[in-house]
Amino acid sequence: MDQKHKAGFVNIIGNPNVGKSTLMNAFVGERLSIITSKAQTTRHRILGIVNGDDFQVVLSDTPGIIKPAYEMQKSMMDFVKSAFEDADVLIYMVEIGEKELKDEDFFNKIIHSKIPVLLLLNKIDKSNQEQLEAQIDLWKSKVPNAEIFPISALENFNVKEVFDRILQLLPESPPYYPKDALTDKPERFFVNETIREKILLNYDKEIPYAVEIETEEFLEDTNIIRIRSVIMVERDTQKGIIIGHKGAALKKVGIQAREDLEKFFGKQIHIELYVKVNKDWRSNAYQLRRFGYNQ
Ligand code: GDP
Ligand code: K
Ligand code: MG
Repeated sequence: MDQKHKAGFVNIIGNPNVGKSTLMNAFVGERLSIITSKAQTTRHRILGIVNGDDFQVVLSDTPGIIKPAYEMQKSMMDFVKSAFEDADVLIYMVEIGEKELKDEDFFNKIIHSKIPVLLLLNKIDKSNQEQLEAQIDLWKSKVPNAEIFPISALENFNVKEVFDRILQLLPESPPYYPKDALTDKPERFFVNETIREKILLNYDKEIPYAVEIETEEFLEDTNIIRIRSVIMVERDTQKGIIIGHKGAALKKVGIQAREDLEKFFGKQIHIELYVKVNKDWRSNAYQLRRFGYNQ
C-alpha cells in the first residue's frame, strides 16, 4: 500500500431538510441518498464512498436531528449519536436563515468536539451578500471551533473546496473498503429507498410515514433484474390509498421506481409491487430490527 494513502470517515449532521443528502450525493456523484423536500426522508445512516488513487473518503449521511416521538425515531437518533463516535471530520450543515439546532445536546457536542468541524452554510443560492455576511458572523460566534464554508449543494458551488479541505484533514491510512465500492448498503436497500422516495412524492399527508418497504426478491441476470417488493402499511385504508383507483396510483410508483432503478443499475428492470397490512410496524421493536433500524 502506498505510504501516502489517506482514508477516513466524514459524518454529516444537521437539522432535517438543510441539504445533507444533496451534499453527499454531490460528493459521491450518484443518487445514493434519496432527496425530497419532506423531513425524515433519510431514515438510516447511509455511507457514500469517494475513491481516488491516493484517498478514500467514507461519508455518512444521517437522518436530520429530531426529537424522538416514537420507537423508529429513537433508533434514528441512535444513528446520529454514533456519528460523533467514529468520525475523522464532522460536517455540521445549516441552511441560510436557520438559527439553531433543534437538539441542545447535539449542539453542545458540536461546539465541544475534539474532531475538526466544518460548518457548511448551505443554500446560499437563495441569499444575497448582506444576508450571507450576517449569517457567517452569526455562526462564527455560535460555533467558534468550526471552519465555515458557504456552499450550494444543489448548484455544486464551493463543494469541491470543502472536499479538498476534507482530504487535508484525513489521516494517512489504507482504505477501509474495496476501492471500487460506492456504498456499504446492499442492492436491495437502494430498491427499497427508491420505492420509498416515489411514495413520498406521490402521496400526501401521513401515508409516506406509515410505509415500510421490503424487497423479497432481487434476481440479477445478464440483461435484466427481476425485483419483487412489498409495501408495508399500518391500516387497510392506507392500503387502498396506495393502490388507488383500479391500481393506477401503485402503477405510477412502479413505473417511476423502474425508471430510476434502470439508471442506477444500468440494466433493464422488471418490478412487481404489492401492498400488505402490517399493524404497528413502526412501534414494534422486533419489526424495527428486521428492517435494520437497530443494527
Ligand atoms: P436533508 O434532509 O438534510 O438530507 O435534505 P435534502 O438533501 O433531502 O434536501 C432537502 C431539500 O433542500 C430538497 O428539496 C433539496 O433539493 C433542497 N436543497 C438542498 N441543497 C440545496 C441548495 O444548495 N440550494 C437550494 N435552493 N435547495 C437545496
Ligand atoms: K429531506
Ligand atoms: Mg436526508
